[in-house]
Amino acid sequence: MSKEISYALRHAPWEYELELDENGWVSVEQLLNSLKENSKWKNVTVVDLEHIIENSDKKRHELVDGKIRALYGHSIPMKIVKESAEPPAMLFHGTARRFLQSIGNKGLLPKGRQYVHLSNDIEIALQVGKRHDDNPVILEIDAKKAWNEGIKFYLGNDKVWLADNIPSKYIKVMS
Ligand code: HQG
Repeated sequence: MSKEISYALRHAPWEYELELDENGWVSVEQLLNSLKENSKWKNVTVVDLEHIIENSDKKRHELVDGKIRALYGHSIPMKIVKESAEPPAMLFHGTARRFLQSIGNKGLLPKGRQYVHLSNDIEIALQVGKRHDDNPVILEIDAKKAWNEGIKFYLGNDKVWLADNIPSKYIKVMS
């Protein structure tokens, strides 16, 4: 169900008759009603959603005051407004070796998503990279310099940071 909620809130809210507000929130009641149309989830309650969020391996969703949103990962056409914040000095991004040349030329781009996804944690970057390559490469982002020179960063969750793009001059290949 966590995957289905991510799909609904990140990629295809219209398939669930949901309309996200500018920060990505929707009413929990509307999401539950929509999920219940699938016989698999016909008895789902808000307690189930809270349980899924609390027990997930990553903090992907947030449920507050009767509303729920995905914290990152969006690909819908309407750009979700994220809160801008000063990043930690260093951030990491795990990716496939086959993308290195293009990243060297164009920097990190959001590709299919709305934002570039970065992490303050190398282990997380490694896991993200393994989705694309059995032997991924870790990129080190000089976030302090980028921030000082006007690149904006945004909060995802406590470990995921977002950016519109990262020019290659701030990127170093670690491994
Ligand atoms: C690459 C998951 C060529 C980029 C993860 C990445 C994350 C370029 C791929 C979150 C490029 C996009 C996002 C360029 C970037 N040329 N390739 N110029 N710029 N790329 O899946 O960051 O588990 O859209 O390096 O854990 O891998 O679902 O992004 O390899 O936090 O919660 O283009 O999704 O979260 O791939 O992953 P993705 P991502 P969940």
